[in-house]
Amino acid sequence: MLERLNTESLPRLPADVEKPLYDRSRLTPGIVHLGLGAFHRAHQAVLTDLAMQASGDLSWGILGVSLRSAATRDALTPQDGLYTLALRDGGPDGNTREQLRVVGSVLRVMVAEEDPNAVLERIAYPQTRIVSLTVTEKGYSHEPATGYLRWDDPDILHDLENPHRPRSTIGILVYGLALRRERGLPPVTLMSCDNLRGNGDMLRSLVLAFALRVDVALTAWIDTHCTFPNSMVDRIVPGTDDEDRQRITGRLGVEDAWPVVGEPYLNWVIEDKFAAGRPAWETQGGATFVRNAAPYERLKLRMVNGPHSTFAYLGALLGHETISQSVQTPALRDFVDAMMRLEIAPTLKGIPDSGLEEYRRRFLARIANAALRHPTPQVAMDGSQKLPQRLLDTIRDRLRTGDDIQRLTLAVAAWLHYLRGVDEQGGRYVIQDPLAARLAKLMSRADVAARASAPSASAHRRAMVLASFKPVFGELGKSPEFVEALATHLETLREHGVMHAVEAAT
Ligand code: CS2
Repeated sequence: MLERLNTESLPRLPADVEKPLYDRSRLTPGIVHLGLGAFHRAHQAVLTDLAMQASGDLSWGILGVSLRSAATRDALTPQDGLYTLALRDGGPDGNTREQLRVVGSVLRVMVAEEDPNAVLERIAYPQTRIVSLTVTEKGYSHEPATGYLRWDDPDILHDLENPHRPRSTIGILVYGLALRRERGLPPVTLMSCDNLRGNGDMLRSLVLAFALRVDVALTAWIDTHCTFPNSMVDRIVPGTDDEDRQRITGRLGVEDAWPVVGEPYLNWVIEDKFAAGRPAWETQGGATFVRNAAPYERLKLRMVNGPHSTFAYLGALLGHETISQSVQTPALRDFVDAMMRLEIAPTLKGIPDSGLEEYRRRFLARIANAALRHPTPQVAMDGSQKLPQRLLDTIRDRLRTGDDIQRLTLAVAAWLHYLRGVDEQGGRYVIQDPLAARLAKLMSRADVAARASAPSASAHRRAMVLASFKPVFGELGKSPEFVEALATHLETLREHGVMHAVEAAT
């Protein structure tokens, strides 16, 4: 059996593998991180590791929390929190390059579901100064269209009744902060790194809304003392598979059961408002600190995530397994390219055209990276939580100015068409979405309504029913222009398929 990657085997790694050069036995925890998935381990954890290495300030160790699954804890505990980040791309000669770094900033991993109280205790630990989050869009218990807390969410209802055993992200944060306040400890920064518009502002309003139901004085304390910087993170990090694990283990010479794989590109922009200090994340050109992250967020959600989701739905319908396969399909690429240039870029005011042009080109090159096997379903999942900030905001802006929304609406139609659960070759797949059951009902309601209408009205009827789904579309469903465009595209997708639809809309 191969030796495991851990404190003991660290000194024996090959010379071409970077590793922490500081004394890990002197690390102390300063950050509690909720949602220790690949995304976090490929950006914040790495930049924290590099910042500690460069500054010598070892007080920013990360205490990672997985909300439900024990897999990360079980894999990282025997590794003393160590894991490898592999950055992959195709080099100038077209051959895959892979650069490895073993990351040392994660001290320990806990599973909230097993022992929620231990997580609350950690938030209320005197040394904790930042509580950060990557819990994905669906981890906030909010309504996607409005950003408001969903009071009917079963986890939120549970947490209002069970202050000592919370299971929602918001419940865990509020009860953890309550404990801090009770103990007279200083405030902390709560930093969301998820792909949501105004992620910090939204987190703040969700936390305050829940806190208000718990204790008014606590709400005022959080409001006055804790900070919630908005942030934007951009790095493509597909889920790790067995092939990655084997390849990386082969290069390390010791077994890493839980590495992460990502692209070399990284852009992390954060508002510099930290209640109790922060690591020097700007080290080595890492993060950029700004006063207002909104323009960066808007740019990224619209010009990166919107097109990414579009490639995912159109590609999934064609039966493409990876995102790069979709990007390498000329008709899809031309369509998305036109959507970015003609419908998304004009909504991004204040950024020079040349900057947007460069940004678009770079994004298309990044996702064409075949060295990064990004499975289509990973991007396609949770569409109900992603579409509002990725595509629908842009559509709203364009409707307000009377501009064309044809291409953006085809992307939305592709999502709805994808929800039927079958691709153009007849291949079936499961819809992964927290609202999957409601969406399935919506789809059949739309079918029934379409069948009950006269043939000339059925496409319109279907689109009206689908667009009336408020949790995703909000008031947009009432726009005649949007419903009409949706009806046309859904009909084309049904009758003639993806290739015809994208060619007609490019
Ligand atoms: C992707 C993102 O999974 C998805 O929905 O669009 O994770 C994307 O890879 C990152 O946001 C890129 O920064």
